[in-house]
Amino acid sequence: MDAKRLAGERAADYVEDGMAVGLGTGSTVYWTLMKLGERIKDGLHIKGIATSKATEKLAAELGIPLTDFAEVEQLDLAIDGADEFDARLQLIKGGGGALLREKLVAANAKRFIVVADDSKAVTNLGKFPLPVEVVQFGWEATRRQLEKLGCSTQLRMKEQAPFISDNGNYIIDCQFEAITDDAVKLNEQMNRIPGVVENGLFVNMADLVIVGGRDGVVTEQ
Ligand code: ABF
Repeated sequence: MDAKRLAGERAADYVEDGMAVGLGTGSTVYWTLMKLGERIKDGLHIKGIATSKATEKLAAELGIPLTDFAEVEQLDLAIDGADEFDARLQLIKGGGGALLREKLVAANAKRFIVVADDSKAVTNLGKFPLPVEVVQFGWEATRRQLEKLGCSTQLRMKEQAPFISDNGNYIIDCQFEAITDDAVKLNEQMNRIPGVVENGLFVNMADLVIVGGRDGVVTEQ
């Protein structure tokens, strides 16, 4: 079975009756959603899921109820993919452009589980360009402030126009050589820059990473 599917489906086993679940976006958590849809058909009752717009559409097709932070104070469990994860479960996320909602969901869940295939495992974060969500106003100035942190930047484009996030913002992809020193510090430095809304460094947030191996073995770390 496909490595992403192995990880995604294993994560669905962590969903218990009555839970409010946060789900992210992407082709790995897709399998979590599909398995969840099956379990709901088999009688699992969840309060609902909170997620990005792309996943909301899929959930509606699968008959998976939605919830939100008006209904629940805190989610019981958040499950999401990642672009990179290291041995300390620090993540780079946001390749799909939904990092702001994903980080908010993960930050407001009792437990945060990441699902990934083993190609996402890295020694040091940073090979994958770090996505940063910025307001459109003055993005060129925000970009220059980001570059002072030691990265080269690229405005994310989609069909020859700037990509617009679920929240109406731009994404600037920041290529570092490697994020070897303190990712916690970089996360704070980035979010202090006026114009930066959020960045794709998820530091000290993941409780568990479920890794689908191309050898068909699933590990949890
Ligand atoms: C999403 O999952 C994004 O944060 C990240 O870019 C993506 C990984 O996608 P995939 O699971 O398709 O590799 O949550």
